Amino acid sequence: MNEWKHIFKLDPAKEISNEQLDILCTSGTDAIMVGGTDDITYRGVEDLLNRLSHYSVHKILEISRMDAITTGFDDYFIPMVLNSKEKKWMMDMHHQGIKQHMDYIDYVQPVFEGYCILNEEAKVFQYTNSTLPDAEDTLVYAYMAEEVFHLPIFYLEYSGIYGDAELVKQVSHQLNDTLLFYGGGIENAHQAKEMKQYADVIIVGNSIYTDFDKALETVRAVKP
Ligand code: 1GP
Repeated sequence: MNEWKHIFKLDPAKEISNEQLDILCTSGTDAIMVGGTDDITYRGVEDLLNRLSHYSVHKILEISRMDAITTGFDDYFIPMVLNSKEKKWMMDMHHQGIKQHMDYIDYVQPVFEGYCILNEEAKVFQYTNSTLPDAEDTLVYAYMAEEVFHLPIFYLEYSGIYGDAELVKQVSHQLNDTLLFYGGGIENAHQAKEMKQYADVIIVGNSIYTDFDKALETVRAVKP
């Protein structure tokens, strides 16, 4: 994971053709992450995993619902929403989830991500009842992700809009060991390059479904 630069995030509730899936899986991206907020079902996740199983690309399930956890992924990423007003999104869901899967936890070794959601309009922001941090607060969350919680990933989540590159830069300076993931509104090679200057890994999601060819260019932009 320390070598990764680029991830495509697929939403199991959205349509993607076999041809497009083939192109994404063989694009040179470092991983395909399956995740989303709305209409995530066990069936939807399982169907997508079955379609991905033909490919050697690293497959990650980003868990958003306990009842949609499907076996067979290479990694399981679990968001801990640092800027939620509700403790359940930072602690309680995880406590319950680990309790239910305690027998497998050593085998699966889930990866916990410190999420900081910065787009008030994003579904995930509203769903997790988050509060919008200013730049100073965001830097404190980054500090806490690394120094208090020792999380391997700090994820700046702008889901749906292109974020503030200056803030991403400042956060990158705050972090030493924790990896910085950036996701939100990357639609073309230029934006991918700009955010990759500061983030260890960029995540491209929605533009796969809105302008596939441009989304594909983001791989080459950061992995020439
Ligand atoms: C969403 O961070 C990812 O969880 C990617 O964001 O869908 O805006 O590309 P976009």
